[in-house]
Amino acid sequence: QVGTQRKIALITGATSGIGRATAIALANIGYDIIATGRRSELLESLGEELSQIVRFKSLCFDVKDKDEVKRQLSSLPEEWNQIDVLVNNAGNAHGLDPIQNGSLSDWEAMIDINVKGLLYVSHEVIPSMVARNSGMIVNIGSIAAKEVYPNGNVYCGSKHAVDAITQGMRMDLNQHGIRVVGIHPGLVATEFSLVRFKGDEHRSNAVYQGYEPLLASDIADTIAFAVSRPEHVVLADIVILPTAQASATLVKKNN
Ligand code: NDP
Ligand code: 8X3
Repeated sequence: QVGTQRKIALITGATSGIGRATAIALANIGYDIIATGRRSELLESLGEELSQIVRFKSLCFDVKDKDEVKRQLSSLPEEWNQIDVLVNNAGNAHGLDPIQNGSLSDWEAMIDINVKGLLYVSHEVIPSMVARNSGMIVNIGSIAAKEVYPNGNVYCGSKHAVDAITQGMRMDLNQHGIRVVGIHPGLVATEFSLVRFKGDEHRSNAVYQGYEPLLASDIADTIAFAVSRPEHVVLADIVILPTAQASATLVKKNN
């Protein structure tokens, strides 16, 4: 529990995978939850579960839509507008093609969602943290933020940008006592590959076969741990891999 004063966590991309698990993990340690995503029915079902234990609010928007991000976050009622923890999680890979075959719409999606979307949300949330000289921002990067792998070109670029922005946020917000955490997972079994391969279940399932991948809850537990450190501690930069994974490209498989 976070004390007598209620604390609020906003998690983007909370309809599935890491974001959903993080909303549950932070609710379990007492945070009131603002969950965002585009699929309203999944936000509703998360709300049914979490409103049993904490206050819950959902916001349905596309992080690519700058005006909508601003409209939704600037019109949060007073009891919801002092966000203590922002988890910038919404994002995906779109495609896995050599650069010469890449699709412009895939590239735009990754840059618009993973990079610009993170910035649009942060732009709305940071001023109130600065005014209070308090808060935490958790940015979900990736092993792809630390390494580049064949055909990962633009996805890796978008995640390297997230890593650089995370470091820049930590520097600029340092004087305001705002903690900035970069979380960089390796292979996590979520809807990630289904999105990357545009609904091809066979290709998507193959990504997680022959070894034990991370679960979304492994990442969520780590975020809950980071969030619950004492005020003088920041887990600045965390790479989390499944034991079978040694680097972006080296995974020990059984077959
Ligand atoms: P999922 O596909 O399961 O979840 C992605 C989430 O992002 C969904 O809730 C989705 O919600 C949301 N999202 C995607 N696009 C948008 C958009 N335009 N506007 C608003 N929300 C959006 O994948 P993961 O949980 O794995 O991915 C979460 C983060 O973790 C991503 O940033 C990803 O890059 C990163 N990551 C994932 C790894 C993995 O192996 N799975 C490893 C390293 C990092 P909705 O569709 O409802 O909008
Ligand atoms: C997701 C992990 O290795 O598929 O960021 O890029 S990877």
